[in-house]
Amino acid sequence: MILIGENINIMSKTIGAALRERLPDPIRELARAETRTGMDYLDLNIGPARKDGDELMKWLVDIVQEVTDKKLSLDTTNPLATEAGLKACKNRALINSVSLQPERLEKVLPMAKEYDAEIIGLLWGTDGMPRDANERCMLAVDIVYKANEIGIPNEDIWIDPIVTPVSVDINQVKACIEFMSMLGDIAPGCKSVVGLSNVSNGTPANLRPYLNRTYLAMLMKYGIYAAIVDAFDAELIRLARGEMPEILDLVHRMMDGYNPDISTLSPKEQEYAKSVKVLSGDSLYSHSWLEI
Ligand code: THG
Repeated sequence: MILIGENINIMSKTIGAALRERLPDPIRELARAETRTGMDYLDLNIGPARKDGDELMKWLVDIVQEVTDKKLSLDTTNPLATEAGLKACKNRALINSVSLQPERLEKVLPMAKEYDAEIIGLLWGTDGMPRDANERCMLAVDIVYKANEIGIPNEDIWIDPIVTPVSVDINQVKACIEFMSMLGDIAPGCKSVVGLSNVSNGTPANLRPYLNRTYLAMLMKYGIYAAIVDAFDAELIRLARGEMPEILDLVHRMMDGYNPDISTLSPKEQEYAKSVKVLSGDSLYSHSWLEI
């Protein structure tokens, strides 16, 4: 699986300040650290970046490339910033992201072609968030068609179903899993990607990794290709790299209906089993789901 480090992002307190004040050191240090934990790509999230977004993205790409050879994912909704990043990238870039809003499609799709970049097709339509797996399929077909039309082949398109926090809407959490099981049929050759940590947004920070890991294990049942993840969750990385086959097997059997007697499981298995129940909607989410 391809892992994209999420940690260089403007929402983070220290990195947000470093980006605004153009302080290279904290960002270089983080880029080095994400490289050491084995990330395949680094996501560079500068948010909407309405003011000076192009100058900021170029600055960021340049300083990150001073310390790492990793591929970069350009995460901004400002098309000018995307283009500045594309010009600065030494490796083939990943554009994060292209949604189905006409003005974004018209500006960003041609850039992908011109700069030979890969794209994340974000399933966000003109009516906003899709409501279920079927609406996601319609949006996916639409974005693939429009990308193909200007000469971007399926293997360069990574589809992102948009993960929603489990504390907000469990049906959307389930819909993303269901969508993953359908993607291969509706868009053959396309890749899949999620912003994994979204699932645990709003959950106490010390508990977030349990949800993130278990959701990744569930997505792996349908061969998820890539995930934007916390580069410093060592267990998550081991799971993604196939080093926890027994846990994966337990999670996948539970998704097929197996209902283990929780008390007979090891403490580690219990973390995953309880989290599967929450993420598949069998038990209601509360901040104390691991203690029940
Ligand atoms: N899809 C795509 N791109 C995305 C997302 C997605 N980019 C942004 C986001 N979602 C994925 N990246 C993050 C980055 C940080 C966090 C969550 C998702 C996060 N950070 C902690 C917080 O905000 O509390 C810690 C911040 C810190 O570092 O201090 O939760 O879905 N295509």
